Amino acid sequence: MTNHVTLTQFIIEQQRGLPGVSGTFTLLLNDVVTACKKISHLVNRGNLVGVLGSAESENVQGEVQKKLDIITNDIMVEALNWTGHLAGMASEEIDGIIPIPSQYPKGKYLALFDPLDGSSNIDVNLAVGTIFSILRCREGAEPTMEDFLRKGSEQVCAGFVLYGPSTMMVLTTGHGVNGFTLDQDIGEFILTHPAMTIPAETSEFAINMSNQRFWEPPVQRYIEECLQGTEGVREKDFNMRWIASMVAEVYRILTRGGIFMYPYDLRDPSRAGKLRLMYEANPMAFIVEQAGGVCSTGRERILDMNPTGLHQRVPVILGSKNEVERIVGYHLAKG
Ligand code: AHM
Ligand code: MG
Repeated sequence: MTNHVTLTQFIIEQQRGLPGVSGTFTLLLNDVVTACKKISHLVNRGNLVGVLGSAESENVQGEVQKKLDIITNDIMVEALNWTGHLAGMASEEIDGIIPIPSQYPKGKYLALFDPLDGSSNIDVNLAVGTIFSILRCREGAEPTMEDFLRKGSEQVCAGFVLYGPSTMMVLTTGHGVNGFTLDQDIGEFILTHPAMTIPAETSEFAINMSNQRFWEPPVQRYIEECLQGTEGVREKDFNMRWIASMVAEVYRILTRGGIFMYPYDLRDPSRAGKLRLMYEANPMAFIVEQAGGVCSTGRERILDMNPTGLHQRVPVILGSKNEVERIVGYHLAKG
C-alpha cells in the first residue's frame, strides 16, 4: 500500500524541527481543515441542499451576498471560535473584528479569511475557494485593530482551498509551498504537490479585459505588448485566461506559471483595486513568493504594505518573476 502523507502528519513533522513550537499551530490548522472540508462538501452538494443563489443581502463592502457567502462564513467562525487556538478573527463578510465568545479560552493566533472567494462563480458551477491568513497575537489581551493591521511579511501561515474538480489545499508556513488533495473516501488532505514552484518565464496572462479603459499606462503598455505577439516587441505570442476566481488563477500559476492582475483602477481612487489586502492579497503574496514568484501593487511589494483597514483594497500583480518585474519596471519608468 502506498504510504500517503496526510496534511496533519506533514505539518507535525515540519513543525517538529522548529524551536519553541507547542503544537497549538498544528491544532489550529486542523480547525481550518475541518471547516474547509465542510465547505467542500456543501459546494459539492450545491442545490441538492439548497445552498445556491443570492441571499438578497449586502456585505459591509456593499457587495450582494450569495447564500453560500453567509453559510461559509458561519462555518469558518463556528469551527474556529471555541477551540482555544485563536484570539480573534476577521472575515470579508463581517465589518469589524470577530471576537472569541467570552465562554471560550483565547489562544495566541489571529485568523483572517475570505470564506468563499470568487463567489460570483458559484451559481454557474465554476471554481471557488477559501483563502486564509494566520498572524501571531499578543497573549492575554483582547486583540485590537492594531493587532490585526500588520504587514503581510509577519504572517506565520497562509493558505487557500480550491473547490475545483478536486478539492486542493495549498499551504505555506514560510518554508516553501505544498499542495494537498482531499481524498473524499478517507476525509483527509494528502500531500500530492510537494515543493510547488512558479517558473520565472511565462507566456500567459490573466486580467479582466472589460476594465481596460480604466487601467494606468504601465498596465496598458504591458497588455498591448502581449497582444502584439510575435509581431511586437515581445516577439512571442501570449495566451490569456480569466476565471474570475483568484484561487483558481493562483493555483494555475503555481502549476504552470503565468501572471494575474487586478490592477489599479482609475474609476475610484478610494478603491485602489478590487482585491482586499488582509485576506486576499497578503496570503496569496506569501504563497506566491514562497513558490519563487513575485507579488506587487506595481509600485510596492504587497508583503511590505502598511495596512490601514481590515477591508482595504489594493492593486495586485502576481506570478512569474520575470513578467511581474517587467510590469513593475514599466510603473517605475513612468515615475
Ligand atoms: P470576491 O471575494 O467578492 O469573490 O471577489 C474577488 C474575486 C477574485 O477571486 C477574482 O479574481 C475577482 O473577484 C474577479 O473579479 P471580476 O468579477 O471583476 O472579474
Ligand atoms: Mg474574495
